[in-house]
Amino acid sequence: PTTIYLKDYRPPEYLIDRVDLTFELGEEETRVRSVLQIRENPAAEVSGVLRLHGEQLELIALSLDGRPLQATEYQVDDEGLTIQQMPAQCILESDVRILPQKNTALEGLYKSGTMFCTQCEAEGFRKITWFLDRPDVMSRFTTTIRADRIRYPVLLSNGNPLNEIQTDDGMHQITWEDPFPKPAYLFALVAGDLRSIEASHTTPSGRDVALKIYVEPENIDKCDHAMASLKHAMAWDERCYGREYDLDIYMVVAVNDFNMGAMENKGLNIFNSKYVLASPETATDRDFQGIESVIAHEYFHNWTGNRITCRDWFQLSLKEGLTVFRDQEFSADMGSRGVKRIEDVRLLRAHQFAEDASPMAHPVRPDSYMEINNFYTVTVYEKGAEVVRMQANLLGSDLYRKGTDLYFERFDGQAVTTDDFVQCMAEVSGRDFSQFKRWYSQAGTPELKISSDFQPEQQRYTLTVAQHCPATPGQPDKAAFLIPFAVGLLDKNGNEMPLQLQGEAEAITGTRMLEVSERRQQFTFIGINERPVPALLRGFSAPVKVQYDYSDEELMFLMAAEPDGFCRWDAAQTLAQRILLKRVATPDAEIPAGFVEAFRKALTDRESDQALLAEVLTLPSESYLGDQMKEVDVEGIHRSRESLKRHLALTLKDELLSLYHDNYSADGYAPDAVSIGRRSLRNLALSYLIQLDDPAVLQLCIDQFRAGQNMTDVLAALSLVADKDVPEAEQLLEQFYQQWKNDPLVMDKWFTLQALANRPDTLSRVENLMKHPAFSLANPNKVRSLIGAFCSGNAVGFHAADGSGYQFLGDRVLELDGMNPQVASRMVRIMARWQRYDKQRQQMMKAQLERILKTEGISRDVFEIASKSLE
Ligand code: B3K
Ligand code: ZN
Repeated sequence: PTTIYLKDYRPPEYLIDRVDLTFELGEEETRVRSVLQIRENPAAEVSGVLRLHGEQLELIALSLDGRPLQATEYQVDDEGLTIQQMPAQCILESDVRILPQKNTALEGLYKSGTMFCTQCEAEGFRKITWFLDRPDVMSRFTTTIRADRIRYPVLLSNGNPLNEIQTDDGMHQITWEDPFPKPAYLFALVAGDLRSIEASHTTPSGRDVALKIYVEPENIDKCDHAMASLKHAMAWDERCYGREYDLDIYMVVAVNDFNMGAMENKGLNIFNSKYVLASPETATDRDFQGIESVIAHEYFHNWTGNRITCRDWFQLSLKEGLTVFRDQEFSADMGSRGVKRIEDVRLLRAHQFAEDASPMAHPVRPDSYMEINNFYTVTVYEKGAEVVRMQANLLGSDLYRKGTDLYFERFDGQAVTTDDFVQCMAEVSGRDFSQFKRWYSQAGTPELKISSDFQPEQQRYTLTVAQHCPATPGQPDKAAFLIPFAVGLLDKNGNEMPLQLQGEAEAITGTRMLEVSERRQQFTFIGINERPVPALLRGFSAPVKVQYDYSDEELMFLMAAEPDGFCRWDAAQTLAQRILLKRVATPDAEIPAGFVEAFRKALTDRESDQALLAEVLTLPSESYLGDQMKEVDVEGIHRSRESLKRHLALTLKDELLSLYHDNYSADGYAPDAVSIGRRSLRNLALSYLIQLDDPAVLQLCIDQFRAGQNMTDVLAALSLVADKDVPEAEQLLEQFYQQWKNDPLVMDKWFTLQALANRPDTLSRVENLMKHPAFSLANPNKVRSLIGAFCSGNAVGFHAADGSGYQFLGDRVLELDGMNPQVASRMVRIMARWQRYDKQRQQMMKAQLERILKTEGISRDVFEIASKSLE
């Protein structure tokens, strides 16, 4: 496979102003007729040769300005169509045959169950018809869909519907027109026997928008939460960014077979049903939150992505990083801000920091790729969001809003770059962002080493900050980053000290945003009359690692007194991590009494945000702990974490039990922040108590399961029981299965639960479950919930010393790759971090990667990941 470089970007030689598509959807084949209005791009040097993308298309007819083209006038190959003698402008018509029923890659036009749907981002449109399938070619689309009236009563595409025609042959056809120019990756089509719920929204300028959510008939009563989320998102974007919706209709369609979460096609979002369907009986609190944030994310793309899109795919973070930042802030406003920030940091540290430290590390704006689908990563999305957040941190909210206003005004209707976005921030603030832009071009997680010096005689306190960024593939040395570094200083009573830097006229109280720009830099605060405890990186103001030698006592102090929720949580994590890692090496190393006391204090605190407490009381994950070790000790980490949990449960049994009982609520289910907080705290208490191997606790779980109040509580209880070697484990799993076997999303949970079970026979159970009638390798949700969950969520099982987990994954990758390369490539990524393990495990993982690479005909997707992992 060839590598594509950012430095090779050239503007398109031709533009396509209008596209007229006609689909005839059939049971054997689908015909696509396209009429393209093409002209030379005045801004490019034109060669006279037109090269259109197209894959897996069977040519039926091709004509230029009404004249059928002779076989000598064009060439077709595996990747496209070339026309040698292009006029300066013309109408190109084509007719192709495609086979959506055979499309298992779920890219282009395909069938999910009985419905037709599309996924075109990044380069799926070329599997529908010949086109300039690149985001800087924006066209006006008209789409006519013809299909059987009974099988496909609902026919949808982008924009507004024009007319419906019924024909005597049992068919009907509808034409949709999208007035906004868009790149082909935003094209969508849906056809099926669907039901919808409808609502409406009036924008500030008085436009009435019809909101519709389409689902399969049996799911019609599970759409209300998605609809409520959509309305909230629309109002939020109007209020916070001054953006309103621009078409008469906004549609969301839920499909069962989908490679990712959802897709922001103009006016016609297509969603993985996981991010639409919810009822208290079938969806957990996490699911409700996920729906709210993904519905919002796709809606926000209408401006950040669709109206203003990317010039090329290297700029992917222009839309994804910005849109993730927007959805994070939306969720923070809808629920608990502090908790949302902690969840986002947890995800970033667990996955993005890990990616940045792996052979797959790449900048937020990558400079090369083989397969663009491999670059929809936590770096482009989540680190990209942090990079936008840092700009907001540096500017403050008013200037940041001015910056986005300018961005929307200047670039509406265009395909632009991350530099264009930053330029707006620079202009409104009058600041120079050239150093800042290294965040887009340099990969790796910067590390800040901090030391402090208190000089009582001078009443000075100096923080020395040294930054360093480890080498990443192709980038051995890094230039210094500009890092917004939020700090506060606490006195011994836990009060904020006034902060006045040397040379400044006055002090401020609260958080100070320091700007770290050099490799080593000192910040001296004056008027400091006692040794403070520093609160560092408040709100996680930059995606960096901070190293500072806190004493255990200082960490406990921060856990109790620090006003910033993130820092309070982080202090608890740091202290727990210290204890856990020490006990990996020395299993009977002492657990400081102060730590247990700090836990007790938090457990009995009924004042604070319960959801935040649940975060504080959650120990760092096994995989995160592994990341902190030179060589991951899978078994040791697991043992250490379990034994600390048991110790806490033994010592704090009474507190945990009263926490459990005090947070019971007999009220109906509501997914609001307060109720979610109570449920998560309560279920967390149960997860500690289960460590006691106490029959009474097991009974609590069983009772909670049987009470069946909502899926959050049922699943929490079931997952604790399923881990145990007790007869009830099988009974409850079977009961759950019988109750939910017809609900695919609940079955996903059932698979995951068993894949994560901490039992010696988990792998063979997973292998058996693959033969279960409810499982299908063709459905990405099933693959992720069984195979993905086992390989990336069950460290002890997957990293079994005999290599059986690796062999299993290698087999699955090869099996999947023939059907769905995108899903296969996500799976093979799990092995990219082989260097982190001991020599034997390294050898065995490498052997699987090599075996995959040696296999004839593997996809570009899998090749890129496997080969880069071994470099
Ligand atoms: N833009 C899509 C992701 C497309 C992934 C293509 N492999 C969803 C989103 O980020 O909103
Ligand atoms: Zn997105």
